[in-house]
Amino acid sequence: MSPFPPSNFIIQLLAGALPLFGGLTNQQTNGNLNASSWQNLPEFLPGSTLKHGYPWGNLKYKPDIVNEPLPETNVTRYYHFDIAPGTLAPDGYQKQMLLINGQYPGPLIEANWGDWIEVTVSNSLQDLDEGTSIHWHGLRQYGTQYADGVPGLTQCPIAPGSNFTYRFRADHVGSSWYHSHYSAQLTSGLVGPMVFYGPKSAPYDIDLGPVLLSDMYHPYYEKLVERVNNNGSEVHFAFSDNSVINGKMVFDCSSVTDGTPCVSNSGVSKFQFQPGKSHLLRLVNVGSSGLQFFTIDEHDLTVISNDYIPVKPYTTNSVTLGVGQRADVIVHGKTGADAERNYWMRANLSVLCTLPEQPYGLAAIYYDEKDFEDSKTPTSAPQPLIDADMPCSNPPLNTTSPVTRIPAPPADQTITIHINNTKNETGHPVYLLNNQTFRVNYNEPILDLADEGIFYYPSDPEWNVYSTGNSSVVRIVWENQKVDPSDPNFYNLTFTHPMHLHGHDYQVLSYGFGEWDGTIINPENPIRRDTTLLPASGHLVVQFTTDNPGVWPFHCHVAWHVSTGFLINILERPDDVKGQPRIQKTIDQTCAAWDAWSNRNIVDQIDSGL
Ligand SMILES: *[C@@H]1O[C@H](CO)[C@@H](O)[C@H](O)[C@H]1NC(C)=O
Ligand SMILES: *[C@@H]1O[C@H](CO)[C@@H](O)[C@H](O)[C@H]1NC(C)=O
Ligand SMILES: *[C@@H]1O[C@H](CO)[C@@H](O)[C@H](O)[C@H]1NC(C)=O
Ligand SMILES: *[C@@H]1O[C@H](CO)[C@@H](O)[C@H](O)[C@H]1NC(C)=O
Ligand SMILES: *[C@@H]1O[C@H](CO)[C@@H](O)[C@H](O)[C@H]1NC(C)=O
Ligand SMILES: *[C@@H]1O[C@H](CO)[C@@H](O)[C@H](O)[C@H]1NC(C)=O
Ligand SMILES: *[C@@H]1O[C@H](CO)[C@@H](O)[C@H](O)[C@H]1NC(C)=O
Ligand SMILES: *[C@@H]1O[C@H](CO)[C@@H](O)[C@H](O)[C@H]1NC(C)=O
Ligand SMILES: *[C@@H]1O[C@H](CO)[C@@H](O)[C@H](O)[C@H]1NC(C)=O
Ligand SMILES: *[C@@H]1O[C@H](CO)[C@@H](O)[C@H](O)[C@H]1NC(C)=O
Ligand SMILES: *[C@@H]1O[C@H](CO)[C@@H](O)[C@H](O)[C@H]1NC(C)=O
Ligand SMILES: [Cu+2]
Repeated sequence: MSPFPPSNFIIQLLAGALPLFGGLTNQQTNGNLNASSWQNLPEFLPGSTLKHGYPWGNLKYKPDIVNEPLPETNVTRYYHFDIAPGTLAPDGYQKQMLLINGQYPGPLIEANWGDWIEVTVSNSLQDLDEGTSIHWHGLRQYGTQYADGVPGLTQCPIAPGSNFTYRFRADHVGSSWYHSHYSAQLTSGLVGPMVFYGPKSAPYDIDLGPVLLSDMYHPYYEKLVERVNNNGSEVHFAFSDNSVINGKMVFDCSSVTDGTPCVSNSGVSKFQFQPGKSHLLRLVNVGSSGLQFFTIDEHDLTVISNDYIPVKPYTTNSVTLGVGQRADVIVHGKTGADAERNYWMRANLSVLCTLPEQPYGLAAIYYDEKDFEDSKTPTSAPQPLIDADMPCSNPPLNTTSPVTRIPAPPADQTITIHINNTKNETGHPVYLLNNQTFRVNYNEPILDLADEGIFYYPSDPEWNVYSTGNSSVVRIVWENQKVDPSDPNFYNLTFTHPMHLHGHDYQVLSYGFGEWDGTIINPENPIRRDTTLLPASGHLVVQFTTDNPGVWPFHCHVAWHVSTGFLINILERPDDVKGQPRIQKTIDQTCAAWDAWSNRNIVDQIDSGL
């Protein structure tokens, strides 16, 4: 497979022949964002009584063990998010966006393990007539199912002009993100980092904070959703325009012909390394579609955590992240003459299984503080291109295993889902999951109905609800569409799908090419995470314990795929969801306002809704 050649613009940038900085202010590229304020994070936040020197005392972090105690810190961290339209130029190209508190990416949410978090989200999208809602990716939401932030499932959308307060627990330790779950609003800017402090699973000196990797699309998300959902003869793919790190990159403005304001030297993100010290980088793919290969020139990466699950450390030169996936990596600082140079950090979008126009995202790493201030252009050698030999997949399942060992129990229910990317009778592209595409009803959250004791929805097959009844271990077998590998359209026919389950860290039993043959990899201690790549023309098998009653979507995290119906709902332990006054009361808050608003306004649901 021949690599996708970098453009002349990128080649000149890397050679230091073009200015990187100076064209725009931070306010013009990222609004109120101060990314350097999250680049040196503490070990924990002040505010609670310390025991043995820590808010969590000597409690060990053993994620996903049933009834695991959380530290009782008695602290609530308060945040307020105002969601409003805005115009910024994160990569120099001015575009219409949706911003949280006037910034992109959104504010850092941070808490100590066990703290409560309260986020009041105000919808100021009156001029756009759009609802919204925020999902806190990867949290279990045990007992707070109604705070998961999925419109039509766990709440109604937050109506324009109204607000909703999410209250939930920091039930994990590590790195994640939050994002709008309303249509593809996240593509236009509604994303931000989330960090929970707790016991370290491996030692490091400096916490360099979130490193958010994202594909970047210049059009407003509705245009892209219309494109991928249209039944005309046009191409149904949305190509991304750039790859950004912490919301910044530069763009070749000479390619802009429609008069949109664009400045090529808008700047890239900068990181300060210390010679000889070890640095923690919290990598998160907060994109819409693109699969990222993360590397740092001339530096190895030691992976210590996948999603929220600490793993036995292993060292590699690149980390593959599908949308929604995270990896905490430790990077050892160089010494001597090597610590007098500067290096590129790279977020390369896969050119095989996603569709980038410009795949090469860059940020700058400095050892010398003067070079940092002067924003020197790094000169360093890239890690080898990996698209060719490891296409579109996470590493082999035997690469590592979780620090806390949990063997795979036998399952008492297996749900097999066949995926079919096709067109419906009116010629619209749809994903069929066991012959059924998904579409949400914003006005009837499924969790609300389950709370009323309604567990079956025969007149709404498009809700794709699978009940786990009284099962205790549920296995899900995803069979991707099978396409002949010699088909030149192989990747864009079958695609790689980052599969995310809400409310759980599932055990990953197998993934690979072709149908599952029944083999479980590493059954004594399979990896656990909340998002895993389902390979093109392949399978993915996961299972989880039904220890968390609620309605939990299991979906592809590619915005364009969920938009065209790639989602099922797991109705978990329905009898334990039924008749809970707190669920009813909380859901009523958003539904009263949404019902009133949608009575007076036409809701233009341009896609599956999520
Ligand atoms: C950004 O945050 C850093 C670190 O907290 C601080 O030193 C700096 O003054 C802030 N910059 C602005 C413009 O507020
Ligand atoms: C938290 O509050 C409860 C009761 O309000 C108290 O029993 C407990 O000791 C407190 N814990 C800490 C760590 O302060
Ligand atoms: C949220 O909405 C309520 C009811 O309309 C209002 O009283 C309150 O001030 C709002 N809060 C914020 C933070 O906007
Ligand atoms: C990333 O892209 C650069 C070209 O800009 C290439 O030299 C490098 O090998 C790529 N690395 C990976 C891991 O794909
Ligand atoms: C992991 O599995 C691959 C095949 O998927 C095999 O080639 C490799 O040797 C295995 N590695 C270990 C450490 O078992
Ligand atoms: C996919 O769905 C289409 C339309 O319903 C159908 O014609 C086709 O046979 C299906 N393919 C598979 C592999 O199920
Ligand atoms: C096909 O899918 C589109 C998009 O979801 C939908 O609007 C349309 O009603 C569907 N057509 C049929 C015949 O179901
Ligand atoms: C597209 O779908 C609409 C209904 O949603 C239908 O009226 C129209 O005929 C379809 N166009 C094509 C080219 O199939
Ligand atoms: C999907 O529908 C086809 C007939 O249209 C049927 O042959 C097939 O068994 C169905 N697949 C599933 C998984 O239900
Ligand atoms: C779960 O088991 C109880 C007791 O046997 C039974 O009443 C109930 O209907 C079962 N629930 C489901 C959803 O199957
Ligand atoms: C599909 O993939 C092929 C080869 O991977 C590529 O050349 C082609 O442009 C893609 N088609 C579309 C419509 O993107
Ligand atoms: Cu997908």
